[in-house]
Amino acid sequence: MCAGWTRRVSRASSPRAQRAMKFPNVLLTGTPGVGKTTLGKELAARAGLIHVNVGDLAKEGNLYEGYDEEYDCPILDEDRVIDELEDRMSEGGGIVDYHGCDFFPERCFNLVFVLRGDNALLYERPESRGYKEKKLQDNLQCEIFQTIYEEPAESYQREIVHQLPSNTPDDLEQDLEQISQWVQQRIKDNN
Ligand code: DAT
Repeated sequence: MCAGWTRRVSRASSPRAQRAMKFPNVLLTGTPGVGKTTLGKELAARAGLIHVNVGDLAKEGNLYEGYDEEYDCPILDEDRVIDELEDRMSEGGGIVDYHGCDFFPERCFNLVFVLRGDNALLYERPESRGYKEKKLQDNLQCEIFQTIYEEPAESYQREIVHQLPSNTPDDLEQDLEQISQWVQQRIKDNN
């Protein structure tokens, strides 16, 4: 299905057609370990789009402004992250993955997907990354109490925020299909 995006883009030869076909910028969010990077990379590879993992972006550019001892992780310099993202996504077609979303200005994204996973799976997946127990527990609390969905629902227009299951490889395939459909719809709506 996503291959269809690529075909349609390559047919859009004139600058006018290219503008009309402009891809939306997409945010993939959800609890760490839920599958954002896996989905983002696959989506980008199939559709020839740009995938940006905010954690990697910050690491590469040293976009930090301190260290959080309690959670044992660096603190993002949010303004510099946004500047960097906006540079990369000005043409559309950016797929950004990050576990939070409240600091992104609403203008950054045209579609937001919140990936949801079963608690047991979420506990197992990031555990292997050596997360501290407190971080694991806090992540799960966010999932259990729906914070992970409420934050994007409050930060963006409801109609652009969608939840997708992310437990199994079949879910991954279906999510790719679903996102492709939303993207196509969005492109049509904008024409
Ligand atoms: P995130 O980017 O949300 O932190 P990830 O993409 O790095 O998560 O995935 C964490 C682990 O889970 C990784 O080993 C791949 C696996 N995984 C991701 N999506 C999956 C899915 N739909 N089904 C089964 N395993 C999945």
